[in-house]
Amino acid sequence: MDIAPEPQAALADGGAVVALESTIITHGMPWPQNYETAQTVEAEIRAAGAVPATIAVIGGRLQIGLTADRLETLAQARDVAKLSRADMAACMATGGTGATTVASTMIAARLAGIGVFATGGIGGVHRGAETSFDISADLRELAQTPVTVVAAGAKAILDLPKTLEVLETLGVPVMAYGQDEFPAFWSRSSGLPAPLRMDSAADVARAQAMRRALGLPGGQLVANPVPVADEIPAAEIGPIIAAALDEAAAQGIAGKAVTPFLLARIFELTEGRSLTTNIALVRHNARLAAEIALELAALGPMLAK
Ligand code: PSU
Ligand code: MN
Repeated sequence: MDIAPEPQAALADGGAVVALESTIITHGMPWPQNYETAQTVEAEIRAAGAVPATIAVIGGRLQIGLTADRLETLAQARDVAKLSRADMAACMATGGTGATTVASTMIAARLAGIGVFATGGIGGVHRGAETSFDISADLRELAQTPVTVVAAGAKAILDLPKTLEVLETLGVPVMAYGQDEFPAFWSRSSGLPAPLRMDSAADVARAQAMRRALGLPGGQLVANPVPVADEIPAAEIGPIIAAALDEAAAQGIAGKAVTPFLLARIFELTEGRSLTTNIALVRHNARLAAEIALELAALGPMLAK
């Protein structure tokens, strides 16, 4: 594992660090917006007084923090592997390069001693999971790896009620931030009440510390609704998601390809509007994650990890 100088110094000093994933760059957004967004998100975190650490596997080494050059190379690369919990070790053992998902970024963050991670939306239970069994490894990771993940809910392409049920079964705290409803990625509203609600970064940090004190493994999901000005209301995005899902089914898209296919198709069907919203919500999540990182740092090194 290589920790870049900036996060290395911050971690040694008990400072605030926010982990960032790289699958959102390689599989979640098109070039060049993916690179611009990755840089803007890092800038948001710095402006809030914390240090960003974008995570990826490059040439067999786990990188905690990427230089602008490496970030750009990754953003432009085609056919980069999407590494989840199952793929990470094999990729590293064979000297490979790949982008980390929510699950593998959490694993890397924990190894580096980073307690909080910002992304767009986590993976979850796909619609039709009762026959496909497609349930993201992100859910089980939240149950076992002690990192607080800030996301705009689970991606609305998923079956949100089933995703919440599985998170409950796994004992993962799901906290809507500043509202009672569980947000739905591009939309603020899902029609589903969130299991928990938090209204301050300090409470989120204390809850993570309290889990540790209680000897509970795992992290927490902070579901931060997209800002009002940037949302696509559920009534508008709903039919577009349905059309993209029909196409995925007709083309037999399965496994790891499902999420990237749907995101790319929804981008086309909304003529780019879904991407504008996605960028806005990731930036918003990065700002909240930075606040949480500062609160975790204030709780002291024993509790921050
Ligand atoms: N959120 C986004 N865009 C993405 C993803 C999340 O806004 O591309 C990625 C994350 O890396 C997440 C992954 O972990 O999609 C989930 O993939 P799957 O459903 O195959 O587990
Ligand atoms: Mn899957």
